[in-house]
Amino acid sequence: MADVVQVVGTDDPVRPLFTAAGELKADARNGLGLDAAALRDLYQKMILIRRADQEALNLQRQGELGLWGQYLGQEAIHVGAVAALEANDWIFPSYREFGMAMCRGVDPAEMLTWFRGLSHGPWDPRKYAFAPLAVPVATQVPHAVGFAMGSRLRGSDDVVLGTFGDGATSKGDWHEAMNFAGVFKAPVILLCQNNHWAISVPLAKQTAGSIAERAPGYGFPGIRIDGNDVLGVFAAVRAAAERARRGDGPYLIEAMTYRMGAHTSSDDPTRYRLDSELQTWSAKDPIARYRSWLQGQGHLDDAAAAAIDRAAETMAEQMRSRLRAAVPAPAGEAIFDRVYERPPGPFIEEREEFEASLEGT
Ligand SMILES: Cc1ncc(C[n+]2csc(CCOP(=O)(O)OP(=O)(O)O)c2C)c(N)n1
Repeated sequence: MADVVQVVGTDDPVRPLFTAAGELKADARNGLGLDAAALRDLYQKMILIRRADQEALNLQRQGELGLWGQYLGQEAIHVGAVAALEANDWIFPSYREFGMAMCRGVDPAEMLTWFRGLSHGPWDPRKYAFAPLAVPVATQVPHAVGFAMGSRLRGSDDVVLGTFGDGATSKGDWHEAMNFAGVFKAPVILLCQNNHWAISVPLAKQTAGSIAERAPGYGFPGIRIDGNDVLGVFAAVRAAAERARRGDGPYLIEAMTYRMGAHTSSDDPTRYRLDSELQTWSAKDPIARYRSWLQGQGHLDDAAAAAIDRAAETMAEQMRSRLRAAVPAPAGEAIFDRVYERPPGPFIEEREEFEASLEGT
């Protein structure tokens, strides 16, 4: 792992928590202020979101979902980042952040209605401070920065987390967002989930140098951390959020991880990557690592771990049965809903034309 980036003259509360290799220092780990129940809760959340991910893949393979994009291996980032934020801090996700959505309280069965073609937006973004999924790569990053600028203009102390993959940093939108974030000191945490692959394109074929090191060029700090350590992610996001909340502006966190599954259920990674790479990263599995740390600390015994596994099974069964019992597909004209607050004339005409075309069908 490359050295952590230093920005001379910029107050940086994140960097002192980490070694040069991006590992959370032992004293920082012990000083997080999380009691045994809170530490176990992070574990439970990782187990639940992994189980939901597996169940969604099973459902897709059984023809119950159109598509699924696994986040297998990235659970420490999903759980650690959400736990470090306040409930009012908005999150702007890409398409792979269902684990984060679950951590925000979104019902996994409802969430999957989107992948089943039953809904256009499976949750109310305002209720969860969780923006809709952004499938066009990197488009959520300017949204996150703009929303954070708006938060500042409103005089709110809410901060925003925008998250994206390594591939997204090759897009112009990302650079424009970084520039705006720096110039306007937006209270935003830019969280890169560097999972080493953008579909079949490896990191080395799309990014020369380090992503974290780009932040100083935009006038704010960046750090590369171990993204498979849930407490490291928690510590970095919390410190960056506190900094943004007190008005000191954006922070870029590059969390190193690995996409252990396929890009989506339509992809076959054995066509383009070596099994040995997967084996190397499997040994750094974020859940196994955290479980053994918790056990070593005496915070998780076998009975507690088994109870969490049972809770995950129950959740998966309910997710499956509730999804399959979900409402029928909405009417075709629902596609016109939620586009405009005040629809313009031509849009209304288009809707009417569409409705007329359905008559007698
Ligand atoms: C603008 C745009 N171009 C291309 C695509 C097709 N596409 C979907 S995901 C993806 C790769 C993104 O990789 P990364 O940002 O690293 O995120 P990851 O999928 O690894 O989480 C591409 C090229 C798209 N969705 N949007």
